[in-house]
Amino acid sequence: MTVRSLFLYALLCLALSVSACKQSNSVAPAATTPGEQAAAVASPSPSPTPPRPSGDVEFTDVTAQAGIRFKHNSGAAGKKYLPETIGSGCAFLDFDNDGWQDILLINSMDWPESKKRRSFSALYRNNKDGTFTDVTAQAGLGVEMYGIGVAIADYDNDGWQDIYITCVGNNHLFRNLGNGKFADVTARAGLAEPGFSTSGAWFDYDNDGKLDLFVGNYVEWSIQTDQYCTLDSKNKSYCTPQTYKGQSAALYRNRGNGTFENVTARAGLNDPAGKTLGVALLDFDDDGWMDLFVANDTEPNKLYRNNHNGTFTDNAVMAGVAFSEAGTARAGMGVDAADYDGSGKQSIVIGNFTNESIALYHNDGSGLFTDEASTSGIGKVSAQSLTFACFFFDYNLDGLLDIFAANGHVSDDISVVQPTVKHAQPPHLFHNKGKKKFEEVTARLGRALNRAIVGRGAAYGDMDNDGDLDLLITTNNGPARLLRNDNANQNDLLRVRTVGAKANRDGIGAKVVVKTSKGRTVFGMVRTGSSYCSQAELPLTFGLGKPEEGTTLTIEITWPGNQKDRIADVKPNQFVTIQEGKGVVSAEPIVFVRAPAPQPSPTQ
Ligand SMILES: [Ca+2]
Ligand SMILES: [Ca+2]
Ligand SMILES: [Ca+2]
Ligand SMILES: [Ca+2]
Repeated sequence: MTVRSLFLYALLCLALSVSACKQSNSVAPAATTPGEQAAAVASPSPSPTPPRPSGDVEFTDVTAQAGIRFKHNSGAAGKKYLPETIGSGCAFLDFDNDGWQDILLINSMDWPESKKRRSFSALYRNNKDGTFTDVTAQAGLGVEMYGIGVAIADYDNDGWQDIYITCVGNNHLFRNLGNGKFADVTARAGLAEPGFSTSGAWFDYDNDGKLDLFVGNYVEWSIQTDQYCTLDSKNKSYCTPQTYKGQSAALYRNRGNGTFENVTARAGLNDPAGKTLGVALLDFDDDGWMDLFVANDTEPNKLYRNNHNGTFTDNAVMAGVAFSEAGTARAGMGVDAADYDGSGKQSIVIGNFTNESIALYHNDGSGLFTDEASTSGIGKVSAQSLTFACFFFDYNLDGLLDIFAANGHVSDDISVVQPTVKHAQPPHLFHNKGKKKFEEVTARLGRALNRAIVGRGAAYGDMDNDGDLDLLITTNNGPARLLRNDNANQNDLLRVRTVGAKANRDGIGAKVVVKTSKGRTVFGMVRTGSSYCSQAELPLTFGLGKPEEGTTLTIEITWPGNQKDRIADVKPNQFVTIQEGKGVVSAEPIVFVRAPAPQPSPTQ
């Protein structure tokens, strides 16, 4: 650090109070005396007046400077095996509970018949200075597998986030031991699920406080049963899923003793025709029980309504979300559910194939959904893209959820037969203009975002704790990319981490409503799953728009199981941790301007 920057940093620390510059302590595991913490922060935390950034919002590619060197290995060696086009996912997680989001990138591997090298998923620990350290080996995650997706949650309620990796072949559950290491507990847990697994989601379907696991499976495929497909009648191409039989998704109930019970059939979720690529948690009828939306590739989507008795009923056809408006089953890939129009109801966005638009199913509130892709402004723009990851997030913190989509074709030779369609495609970022209208703004947000890639997984998280949401994107058989959000934090915001007591420890399924004293209301739900084979950070970020003097916030939380908490007089621009029944147990101001990464001292 130069003398000048050191001086500025010291000034900043004084201005912000010491605690702001020691943000690493912000969200210690809530196992430590929550009562005492609650007392310490009972009064609203001080209102810092930190320097705010200015200028246009831009996404900057910081992959190299962050030290992320991950490259996905699809195992492609000329045979064009179907799974080679599917991987892989990524996640933001805080595995060491230091309040900084770490990164997990899922890898596949060489096929046994063409094995040349070993490849592993990668866990990167956040160094809190814009850089990350690869800790895969020391964490015990250097295990070779044909990984596809990831779902992360604290399934055993011990305060530490655990990792479930979906694979072609046996899946893996890694329990977080709390000391930087993970143990593979798949066999004991009974969660191997040896299919062609894709997206998964942890959620508590029976509201007993223990997180259960939904695992989406794609098709019946093996090297032995691999089929021949061709686009140009000469060379083998990647097959579409119509070539293969579907494979039912699975639901596992958490018994609470480290083991799980397969309850797929009993729960009414057995669907051998299903070709699942995406799953989203939602409570579309707002009855306090988690429902499931399952995106199937070339098969009808499913909207599983929770019957409160351990079973689900598929409502997709009735609700209008099974098919396109033309009545065809589209290539459902990534999916998300959120309230993008301020209605308080969760609507659904789904990525689809080329010549099929992204679907934007608006929740009309009466159990019916309407695909408003074309009237909203995202239909035509997305029609030429093959979308995998797809989610709502508020990139500019104006309180309206925008839509991100990672695109890229499955056929590396698609341009031979369809010259206008490319293998690598730029992502979409649709800015929510309000009144259910969106506008494509990708080209305006910097060259890094606009670059054509063979996109697959994607996740958002505030990796630098400056309040705005950064993007992690994976590419098929290529590098992962970390895009830093610059300047969105000119707007006010609130970040909320939930800690369940009676409810599951992560608070997955908790509904959080933030109301400002100026009359604005923003709604979010804590969720796993969504996107494509990937997972965003668990804390919720609420964009609150332009700073206004004297704004205070009221937070209302409805926990799974229906416990309600209401916290008044909260200042914006904080990262608060809220424990069920206790209120705010820790609060840290957002630091808008960070000191540069520390340089090695010349005297050392
Ligand atoms: Ca755990
Ligand atoms: Ca449960
Ligand atoms: Ca927005
Ligand atoms: Ca950020």
